[in-house]
Amino acid sequence: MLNSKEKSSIRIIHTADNHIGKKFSGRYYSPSHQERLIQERFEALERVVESGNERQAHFLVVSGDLFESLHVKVSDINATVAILNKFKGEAILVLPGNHDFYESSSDGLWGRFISKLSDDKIVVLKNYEPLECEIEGNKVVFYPAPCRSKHSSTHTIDWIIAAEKDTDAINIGIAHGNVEGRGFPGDKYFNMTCEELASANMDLWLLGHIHVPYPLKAQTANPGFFYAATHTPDGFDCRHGGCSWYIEINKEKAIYMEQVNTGQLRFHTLSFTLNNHTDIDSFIHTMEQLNPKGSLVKLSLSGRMSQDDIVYLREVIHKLEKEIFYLEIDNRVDLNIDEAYINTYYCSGTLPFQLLHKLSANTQNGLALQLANQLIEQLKK
Ligand SMILES: [Mn+2]
Repeated sequence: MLNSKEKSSIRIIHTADNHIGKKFSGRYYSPSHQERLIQERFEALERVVESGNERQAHFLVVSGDLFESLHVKVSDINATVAILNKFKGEAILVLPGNHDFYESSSDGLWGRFISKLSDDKIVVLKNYEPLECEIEGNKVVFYPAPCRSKHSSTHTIDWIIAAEKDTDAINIGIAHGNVEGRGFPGDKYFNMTCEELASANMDLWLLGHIHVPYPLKAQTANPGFFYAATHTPDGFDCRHGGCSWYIEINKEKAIYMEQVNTGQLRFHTLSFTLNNHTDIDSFIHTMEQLNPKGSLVKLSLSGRMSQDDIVYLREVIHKLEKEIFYLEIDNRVDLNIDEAYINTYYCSGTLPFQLLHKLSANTQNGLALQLANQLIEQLKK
């Protein structure tokens, strides 16, 4: 293992799948929710750049899908270039992924992006050719495998596998797509196998496409390839807080890695069974652990409670709705119809009173009691 900040090491901040320009128009997001989700992708990109600057990284590598699509607003392209320009290292290397694949028209995404660049510090890795640099006395060679379409049943790393390599140089492959066994099933996402990646003899593989980091946590050994993961969560299927990799590699090919948290929003899918006051209190306790202003929560509630507890729960939910940034609730908590309830709400001796009492005598009749009570309530109206 390499000690962090060894003098002669190459320092890289690695991100991918930033999906700038994603609109978040699904679900029940209000315009203000959408705005915050959109804005967070820019702010998190700034955090990636800052993390690289703090660690004096030489390179910022974006392994594809910096943009959501080829049809991103010009103002979003400009804002992205402005953020990347804040990187203080040697170069920013941007690989076109499958969402933002490379096509050469001057008024397309990449034509517009390139027209905004004031110097050659930001490089769009659009060609299948090596890029050589000299850093701290080390020769570093990047081997990019850009996407030229949204889908492909074949990957684009063959040229890297076949290329002649200088084994004295630090060789770094950059690609976007599935590694078989890790990502989405199917064969349309530039699938690569671990064997193919290994056969290219790269010292580092910096990949994008899968929104989950690989390895999951920092380790001492070279994992064979890295997935940066998305830099900030983008939906309820995202279980991490958004991250990037900071990686150092030296002449001897020893590596040091650090997982950097770059997101500030978290998506949570939670479910609770609530049957009494104590259950509600422990539900409140769990909810209090979340950062309310940075949380998007999908909540499922079930159980059966007394009238008083239902009123209490209603107050609790009302408070949560005010505090939590985004809250979606599926509330299936039913009223518990027990003897106390029947005695309070029905006159003794009436037919409904007798019916409900008979049903409540047997605990197996919970559902029948609910239905009977609902029917009686409806008949009252
Ligand atoms: Mn992708």
